[in-house]
Amino acid sequence: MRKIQIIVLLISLLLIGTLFFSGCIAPNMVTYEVTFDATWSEETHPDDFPPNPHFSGLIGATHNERISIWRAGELASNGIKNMAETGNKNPLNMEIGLYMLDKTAFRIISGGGISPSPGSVSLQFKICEDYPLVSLVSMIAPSPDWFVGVDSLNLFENGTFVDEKVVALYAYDAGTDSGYTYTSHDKPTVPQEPIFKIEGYPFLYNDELVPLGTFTFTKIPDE
Ligand SMILES: [Ca+2]
Repeated sequence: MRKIQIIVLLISLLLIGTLFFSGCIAPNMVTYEVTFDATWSEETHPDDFPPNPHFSGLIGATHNERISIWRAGELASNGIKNMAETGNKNPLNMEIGLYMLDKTAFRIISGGGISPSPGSVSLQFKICEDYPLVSLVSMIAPSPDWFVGVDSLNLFENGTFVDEKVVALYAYDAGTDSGYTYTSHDKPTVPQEPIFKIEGYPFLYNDELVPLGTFTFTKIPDE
């Protein structure tokens, strides 16, 4: 019990340290709202469209260029693997917590999902110049290991935070489960493959790759 108390105290001190020494102070912080508009439906993606189409709860972080939470061409972390396969935010939230302690991430971003798709969900988060990048993901569900998201999207351009940025969302494969259809049984990919953008079935319509929705980032004016 005593050991646990000491560990909790140490973690608390580290977190407090992160708040004070992140390089971000309140007057420099900017608030953004991100809206996830999911358009993914049987109409947009008719190939084997699954029952109960939904997206898992949004999770990500504001961070600096020293890290990537996920990146096409690189292996998925355990956190990205679990998010993409099950929609669970754990252990991605722990990985982001470690980045916060390491001062490479500023804040965790965590919010609701969309059920069913199509639909939309919004949440707000803080960002600042020392951590101008945002990474944010959500599992395409049901699916083997497919997700949508942004990797290190820069909201600070030409010396200022942008008023609005809209990003079309395409499907990525985490490279950890080899299922071919939305509802394939689990089939672990061994060895694990790098994350890649899915540029074919089942995300084509008339041979065109169709986005599953958008993230719209809107700067909230200071009060
Ligand atoms: Ca896969």
